[in-house]
Amino acid sequence: MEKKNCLILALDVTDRENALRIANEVSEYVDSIKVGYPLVLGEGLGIVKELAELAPVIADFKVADIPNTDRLICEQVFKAGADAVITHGFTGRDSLDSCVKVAEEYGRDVYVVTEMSHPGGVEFFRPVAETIAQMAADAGATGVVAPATRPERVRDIRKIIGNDLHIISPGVGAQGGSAADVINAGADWVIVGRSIYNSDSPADAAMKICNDMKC
Ligand code: 3DU
Repeated sequence: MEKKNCLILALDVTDRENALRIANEVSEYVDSIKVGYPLVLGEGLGIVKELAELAPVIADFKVADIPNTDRLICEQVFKAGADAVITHGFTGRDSLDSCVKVAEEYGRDVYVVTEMSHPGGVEFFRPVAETIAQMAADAGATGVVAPATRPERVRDIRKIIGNDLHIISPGVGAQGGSAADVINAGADWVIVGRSIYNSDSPADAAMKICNDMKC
C-alpha cells in the first residue's frame, strides 16, 4: 500500500449503497479501505472488487484457523480482489506461514493482530503481543495491527519489529485514540471507522484526521 495520507477507512457499514457512497466521498483522503465481516456478510464478497476500483482493499477477516483452512480463506480473499488480509497470530507460526505463503503467491500483503484496541484487548493479548509481533517479523508478514488507544504499546511493538514491518493502528476517534499521537508513536497508518462513516460529511471528517496527523 502506498503511503500518501496515512489513513485507512474501516468501512463497517452493512449495505452496498452506503458503502460505495462513503468510499467515493473519502477516496481522495484514504490510502486503503478496510472491509470486514459486517459489510461482507451484508453484501457478499463481491463488494471487495467494487471497492478495489476506488482504493486497495484490506480484508479484515482476522483469520485464525489451522493452516489448511487459513490457506483456503486467503485464496478466496485474494481472488476476490483484496490487496491485503488481516490475520490473527495466536494460532501459531504454521497458520501464519500458510497465510504468508498464499500472499506471496498472489503478490499481496498480510497484517497480523498483536494487541487489540478495546479494553478487553489487554486481557489475553497483552502478555503475548510482543511475541506475536516478533513472529510476524520472522514469518515475513507485511506488518502488524497495534492499538491506537495505547500509543505506548505501539512504541513497544515498533521496537520489536524494527522499521521493516508496517504498523496499522485502529482505535482512533470512537474508541478514544488520537491519530496524531499514534503516528508520533510509530504507526504508519491509522484505521478509522465510525468517526468517518457516521459523520454528516465523511469527506470533511477524513480530511480533518489527515490534517491532524500531518503525515
Ligand atoms: O472504532 P472504529 O469505528 O474506528 O473502527 C475500528 C475498526 O478497526 C473496526 O473495523 C474494528 O473491527 C477494527 N479493529 C479494531 O478496532 C481493533 C483491533 O485491535 C483490530 C481491528
